[in-house]
Amino acid sequence: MTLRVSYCDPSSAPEPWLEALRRHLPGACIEAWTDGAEPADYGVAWSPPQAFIDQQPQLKALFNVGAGVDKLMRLRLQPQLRVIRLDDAGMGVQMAEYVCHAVIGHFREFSAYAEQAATGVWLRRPARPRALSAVGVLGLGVLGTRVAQALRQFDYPVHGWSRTGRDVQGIRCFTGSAQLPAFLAASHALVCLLPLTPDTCGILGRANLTQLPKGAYLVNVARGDLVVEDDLLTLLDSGHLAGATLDVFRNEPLPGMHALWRHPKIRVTPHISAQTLRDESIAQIAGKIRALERGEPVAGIVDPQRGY
Ligand code: NDP
Ligand code: OXD
Repeated sequence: MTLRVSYCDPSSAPEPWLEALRRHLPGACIEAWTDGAEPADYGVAWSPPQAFIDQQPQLKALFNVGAGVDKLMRLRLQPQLRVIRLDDAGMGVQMAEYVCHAVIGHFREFSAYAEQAATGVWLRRPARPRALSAVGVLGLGVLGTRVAQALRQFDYPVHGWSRTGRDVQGIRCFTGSAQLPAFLAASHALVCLLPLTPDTCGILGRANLTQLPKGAYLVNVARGDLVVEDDLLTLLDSGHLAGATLDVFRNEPLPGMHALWRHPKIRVTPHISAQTLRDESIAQIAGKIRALERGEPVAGIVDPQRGY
């Protein structure tokens, strides 16, 4: 019987994705999902409507065209449905370069040098000791681990925080809420790579951000809802935080009049720290569909209880 795959991403044109799926799964019937369409064996989707799930109760698996599954977790999913996330698929190296750029830019004071250069000021600022350049990475999963290892290449003291105990070479690992205060107190720069779940929503609010050392820097590349935006603005204005690089926001696109666009200590990018690469992603998804059809296990299956 012909394998049927249904693709759905209401935010982008389907043709290039359908073409990639057809190339990687020759012989399969690949179609863009429409309301009332014939149900498929596998779903490939980013932020689909509830009807996509409801009308295909027999899906063997649903592939998320991204690493973060928070949008899928908000839908009512059949209990037996396997949701499978992208496993790096070219995102890790992008995330590593983005975060290293932001952290190094802060520690080496490139914004201050740019301001000096704009008025022709030749002034050497004191070098920052490595001991005052510790980086904490919230989340030691696929992307957090890659980022932590990249930062270690610059000899920064790097530590990471996760829900369960992790062992990453060269990285001091902290675990669970009991160890969060010690982790935060040791972080001159804080990088957020946690998934958005009921446990992590709003985790970067006043209570936790004030535990960072004075003058700390925040990089959020995970999800906007992890940050309490008003608390962040208050702590930047009070000087407790030196600045922030934000790639993700509670409302995307970030509304034109939003205070985060205009704050002098904030750098905003439009959710591009690690973009989904079509060919790498579809190659990975097609490989997993073939493995599942052979009855083999695949990596990246989401645990609905954890929410990631
Ligand atoms: P993973 O699922 O591989 O890793 C998640 C990490 O967070 C794990 O180490 C996990 O702990 C930890 N974690 C989860 N919940 C908690 C908690 N309550 N307390 C402490 N630690 C917790 O995710 P990825 O590394 O692949 O991606 C991280 C996020 O990055 C995605 O969920 C997505 O939102 C975001 N993202 C953003 C992109 C962008 O362009 N801005 C692109 C891609 C992803 P444990 O190891 O114990 O399970
Ligand atoms: C993802 C994203 O989760 O693009 O992959 O944000």
